[in-house]
Amino acid sequence: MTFTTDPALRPIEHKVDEGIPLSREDGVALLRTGDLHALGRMAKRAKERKSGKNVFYVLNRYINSTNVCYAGCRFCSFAADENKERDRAVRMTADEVFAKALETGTNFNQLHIVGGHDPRQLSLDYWLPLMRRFKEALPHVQLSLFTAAEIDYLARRHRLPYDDVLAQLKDAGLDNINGGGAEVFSERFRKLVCPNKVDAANWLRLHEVAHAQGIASNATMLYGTIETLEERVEHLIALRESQERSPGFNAFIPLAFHPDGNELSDCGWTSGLDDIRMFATARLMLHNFDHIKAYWMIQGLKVCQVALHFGADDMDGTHGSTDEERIYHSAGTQSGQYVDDREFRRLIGEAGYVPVRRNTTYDLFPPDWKPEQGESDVVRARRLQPRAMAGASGD
Ligand code: V47
Repeated sequence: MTFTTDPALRPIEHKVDEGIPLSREDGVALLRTGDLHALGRMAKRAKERKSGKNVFYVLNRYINSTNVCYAGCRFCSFAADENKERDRAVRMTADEVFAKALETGTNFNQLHIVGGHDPRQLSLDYWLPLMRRFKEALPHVQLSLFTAAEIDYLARRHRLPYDDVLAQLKDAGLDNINGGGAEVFSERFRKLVCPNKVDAANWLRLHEVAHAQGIASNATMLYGTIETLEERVEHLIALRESQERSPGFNAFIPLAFHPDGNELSDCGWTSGLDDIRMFATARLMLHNFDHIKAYWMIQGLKVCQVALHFGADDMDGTHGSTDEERIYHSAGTQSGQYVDDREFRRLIGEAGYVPVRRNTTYDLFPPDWKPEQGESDVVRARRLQPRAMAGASGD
């Protein structure tokens, strides 16, 4: 048993050791505890039970293909109304997206693209041929595209049920859905902050239908605005229950609020301690998630390295020098656009862990792997198998 000055942590540690899911009250106690060292030790043990000494990273490319968006989320500094903000609006053609992804070579294993609810770009006519073109040119690259909010928009605009639109995306090569759009599931929060995007029930349902079809996904939570600690914990519990119903989430990524240039800027920046508490609490609450990701673009490399001792086991990707991340760069991140994988390996090694190169679905690659080497030394992860899902008709 970990020594702790906070008596509230003792029964929680017992539950974690016994594999008993933590309650809402437990989660709030973790977020409130003054004993950060004990919290860290508990989360680190939970991390090491999942992934041992491994900490993962991916060689990837990251693109925000359009920032034109009419969802009007109050935390967002990225979205542009093309009629009023012509100078800020960026909408890439399919050829531009393709060229941008390949700009710095083909030695990468993931293409991560998210964009706005753009009536001109967010359509199956734009995406399906582009996805097939990527899969043909770069069979070793997994497509991690869209958030559930974007796919919900696609389904509504084409008047298709979720299972249909997801089947078409999968057929064109979709491997993974990004975790954004989840924000905070609380109805109170969504009404005030993001009333025009997919609601919580449909966000969860869309991921569950995707998992049933063999499409993997991630999950996120935006923290540091007007949500309560209780709402944060309820969000984690909703994800945990969803993973029970229809497994397929690989990683949870806490998204620290960035305040520059949006309507919630009065909320300010999250603190380092809030960030660290969030990682540890997520690791302990989400016993059925394999990975907790400390995304360097969002937290900065320094907080990410510390987070490895507070439950995180992943630092996300290099991004390549494509210069295309705009969600966090419009909102004040001090992170650059690119991290060399040698830097990931140095920081992970210095933290006492073993750096492991992965793709989106956690197949493992030697650090110096190149596409022309083929698959001989790739260690395949257990693949998500499509399965019939009772009651998930899609609409
Ligand atoms: O849903 C937007 C967030 C998300 C701000 O799957 C903001 O690995 C903080 O999908 N401050 C989109 N957050 C990003 C996304 C994502 C990010 C990291 C990893 C993964 C993954 C996916 O970005 C949105 C929203 O929650 N966001 N503006 C802001 N000012």
